[in-house]
Amino acid sequence: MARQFFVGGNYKMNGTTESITSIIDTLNKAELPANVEVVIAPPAPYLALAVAQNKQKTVEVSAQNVYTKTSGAFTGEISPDQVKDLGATWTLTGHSERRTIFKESDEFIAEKTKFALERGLSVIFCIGETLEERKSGITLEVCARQLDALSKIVSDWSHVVVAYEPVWAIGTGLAATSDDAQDTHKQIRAHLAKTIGEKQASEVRILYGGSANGKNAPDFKDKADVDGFLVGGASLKPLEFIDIVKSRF
Ligand code: G2H
Repeated sequence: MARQFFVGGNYKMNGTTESITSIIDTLNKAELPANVEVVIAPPAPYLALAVAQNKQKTVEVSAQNVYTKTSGAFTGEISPDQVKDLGATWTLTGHSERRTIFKESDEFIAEKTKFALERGLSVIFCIGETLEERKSGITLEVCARQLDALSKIVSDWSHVVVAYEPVWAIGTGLAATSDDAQDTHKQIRAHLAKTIGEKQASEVRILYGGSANGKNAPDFKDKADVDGFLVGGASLKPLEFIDIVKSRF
């Protein structure tokens, strides 16, 4: 079965009522391909706004992070149930900014991913190596370690999309080349075949993230294991984001 092309937009801690309304308005007016799954992840305070304003059937709304409990004394956290209550259907987990700035461990990220899935959200599970790790030649080892934390506790990956985001490419303008991305994605899929089984590994979508933009997205067009993008900076420029959504066709 062919994997459906997927484009995620991670707004990070950017945007206002005005700017997010304007981005969604531009997406609403676009003729988006019917066979591309699009997920936008505004900051948590704007989830309800994004859900209410989105008129595109192929666009869904995602949180950027969730906690491992439904409710309680966890100041500053948001639960998957609250995300669902607002009408959003996805969450990111394990973004490298969570891993590096907020010191989230592989195990904690796996736990929150498991919990989000149990509560009915789909998850964009982010992995990727730092520049030092790449230079040391341990890219796959790092990705495998991050993936294994999840495969140890989650066996059904049908609602998981993996985003491979090399940390050195994030927000730097230095995207991985499409050949490098394909090479790593292929190794990630081969690793997953060993841990979650051939069938699931062949079905799971693996996105590339890290300075993906309207210009470089078409380079990845014929890369067999690149099933889409997780876009940061360029997702705040809706016309460019639409170009990425259309880049496969
Ligand atoms: C990676 C990516 C989106 P950017 O963080 O998740 O951001 O496209 O700005 O590198």
